[in-house]
Amino acid sequence: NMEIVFPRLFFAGNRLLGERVENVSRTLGDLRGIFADVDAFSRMPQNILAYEVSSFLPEQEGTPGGLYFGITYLHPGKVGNEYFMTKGHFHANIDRAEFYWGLEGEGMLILMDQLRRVWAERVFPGSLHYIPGGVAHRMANTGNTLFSFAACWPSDAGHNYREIADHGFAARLLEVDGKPQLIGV
Ligand code: PAN
Ligand code: ZN
Repeated sequence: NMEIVFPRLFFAGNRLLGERVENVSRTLGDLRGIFADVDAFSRMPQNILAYEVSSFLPEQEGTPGGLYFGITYLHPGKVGNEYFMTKGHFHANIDRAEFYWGLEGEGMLILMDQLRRVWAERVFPGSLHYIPGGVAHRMANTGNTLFSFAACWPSDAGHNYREIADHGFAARLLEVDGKPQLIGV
């Protein structure tokens, strides 16, 4: 008789539950340096929650051929006229790709290749986004409600935050006349 088992992983409200689940929160204070309007940033409470990531990491970090899965909950808000956004990163193994897909709320996926060319894709419930290797990625919440999206990436991708922390993206997503616009820096 073959065994039928309970799944290793499931959702409980907004959280993944199971073994090898990691939950990370980022406050506004953790995002110091990524927003253009430094004065507006300094006037805001640093302890408010910007986003949370609930990830299922079934393999040891660095395992070739494995996959990771995560859901990000990005809260609505703006620093000056710039939408709340994730830190953004290249993968440490720069050629590793990733899927993102929209779950709830509305946002924008901001992408930048190694020549610092930037473009963006609208994200909404059911939208699917392929991020090729060599492309830095960051999400912004362009709505007034919680924006959540899922991600699947290789367990040997790793994260290179340094490059974006030091040089940023070559464009910013700002609200202009009530609408998101990608503005070169
Ligand atoms: C995602 C991101 C997540 C948070 O799981 O890690 O949305 O964004 P930052 O890592 O840029 O803070 C992913 O792209 N993993 O590779
Ligand atoms: Zn990634």
